[in-house]
This record gives sequence, structure tokens and C-alpha cells, in this order.
Amino acid sequence: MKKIARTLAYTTFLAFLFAAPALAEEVKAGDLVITQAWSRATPAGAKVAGGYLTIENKGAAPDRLIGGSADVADKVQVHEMTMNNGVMTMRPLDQGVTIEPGKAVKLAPGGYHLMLLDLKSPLKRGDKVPVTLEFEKAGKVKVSFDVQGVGAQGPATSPSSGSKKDMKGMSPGMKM
Ligand SMILES: [Cu+2]
Repeated sequence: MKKIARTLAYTTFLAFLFAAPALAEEVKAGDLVITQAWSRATPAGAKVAGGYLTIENKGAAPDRLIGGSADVADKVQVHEMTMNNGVMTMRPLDQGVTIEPGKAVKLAPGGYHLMLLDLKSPLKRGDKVPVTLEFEKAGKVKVSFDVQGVGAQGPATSPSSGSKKDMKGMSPGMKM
């Protein structure tokens, strides 16, 4: 039993670690709370970049992320990435992404994301890229994307857990 208890404690600790707010600040817009806005550095010549963030709806009515704009790109679209017969494809969501009341929607690699199209300059690690999100109800909301390294799979964690930053994938050294 002891072992189970320890495993549980460890799991809780890990959950806390991953739920801990990133360095990116929290942005409130009406009933929406936007956290962990981040992007990835782009190779020279790249024309597109992804944008990821978490949107929580604390209100009583649904809202929708319908698009956005940024100085660094010609267009900002809401995209969805899906697997089709083993091939990753993505498509723009004309209707955007709905955030139901009391729920949070995470835009992350492999799923929903923002797509910055026709980049005017490459995104560099450490940059903070201002992007204006557009919601159906909350309207325009300014956030800034923390640019992570090229292979990053998630937002930066707090400085105290810096050693976890370069971790690949989701198998955080489960040593028991
Ligand atoms: Cu896309």
C-alpha cells in the first residue's frame, strides 16, 4: 500500500508541475482567461508558424475563437490538425473553436492551433510575439506568444524546473 501512496503523491506532484503556470502571463478578457501562449522558433525561410495557448471560459455562455491578426504575419487562422490514414493534415476552421462555459480549450501541437501565415520575419527563441486574438463575444484580445525552441512540445515551465525544459515527449522520467 505504501508504494501506491507514494506513486499517487508523485503523480499529484507531476500533475502540479505540468499545471503550473508558465512564464507567459495570464490574460483576462471578460469571462475568458488565456494562459500559456507560446510558439516555436521557425527555420529561416519558413512561411508559417503555429501558435498555442489555453483558453478557459469562466462565464455562463459559450464563446468562440474565430481568428486573429499579428504584425509578424499576413494572416492568423484557427486550424485543426488531424490524422488521416496515418498522414497529418490540417485545415482552417471557418467556424473557429468553441469554448464552452466552465471548460478550457487547449491549442497544442497535434490538435487545434493558430496558424501564422506568410511570416514577415522568422520567430526566434526568446522572442515575445504580439498577437491579437479575435473572439466572437470577447472581441479582440492581445496576447504575446513566448517563442520556444524549434522542437518544443509545450510552453516553458517555471525556472525552478528548468531541467525539464528540454524533455522530449511525455515520459517524464518515471523513476519510482
Ligand atoms: Cu495549421
